Amino acid sequence: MTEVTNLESFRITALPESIYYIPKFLTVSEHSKLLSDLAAVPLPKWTQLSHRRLIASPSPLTGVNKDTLLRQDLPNWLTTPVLPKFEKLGLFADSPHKKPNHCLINEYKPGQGIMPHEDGPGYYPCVATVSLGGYSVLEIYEKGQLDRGKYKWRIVQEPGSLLVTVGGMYKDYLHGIQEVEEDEGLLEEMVCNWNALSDEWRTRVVESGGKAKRETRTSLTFRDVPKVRDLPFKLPFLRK
Ligand SMILES: O=C(O)CCC(=O)C(=O)O
Repeated sequence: MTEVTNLESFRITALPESIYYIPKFLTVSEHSKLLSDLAAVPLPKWTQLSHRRLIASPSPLTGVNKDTLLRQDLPNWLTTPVLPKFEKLGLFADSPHKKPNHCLINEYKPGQGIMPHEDGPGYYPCVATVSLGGYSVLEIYEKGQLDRGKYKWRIVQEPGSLLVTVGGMYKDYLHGIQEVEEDEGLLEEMVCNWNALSDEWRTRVVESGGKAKRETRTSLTFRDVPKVRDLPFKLPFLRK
């Protein structure tokens, strides 16, 4: 496991804004426990979208602008392995609740991805993404360049890693994941966090000429929603 106390030492220096990649953020046992806890989540909690499935935990945002969280804690199985480590790194130290209160869980099968998008003003501008299962290639686009259909940077996320996006990188760029079963062009000159990737990963990709086959990957994207509202009523079993 990577000793995770100094966020600045994990900054992706090839990028102009603040984005940090922390390999081996999870221990092997934390990684497999999160995957098995996730597998135990009842099927109805998932929303099947056309290109991936999703859980908004503890619940989807509400309100006219979809920017309001109904007050409820994140489940312990999600927070226990990560929150103490976020604290050590000082993540969310300046956010309204000083810790994440919302997590979007995305599951991608090979061939699935997410269109380039921005996360929007409903969230405090810090997203901490834990990757589980397979690797992923996150592509960053300049807002004005999207019509040319070409990303500006590529970041590989290995299983068990953490990617943190803050400030300008959160607000001024778009991000997406291509819908492919195999990625190409993953060599040093095209991947901006190449030096932070594991030797195993780099060797495998070099041997395959810059290609890698996707496997099912789940991302846990932790965020802080500034606007929180109490539930309009309390269910009897929740009353103290
Ligand atoms: O799965 C990822 O790493 C990216 C997810 C994402 O972009 C989002 O939830 O807005």
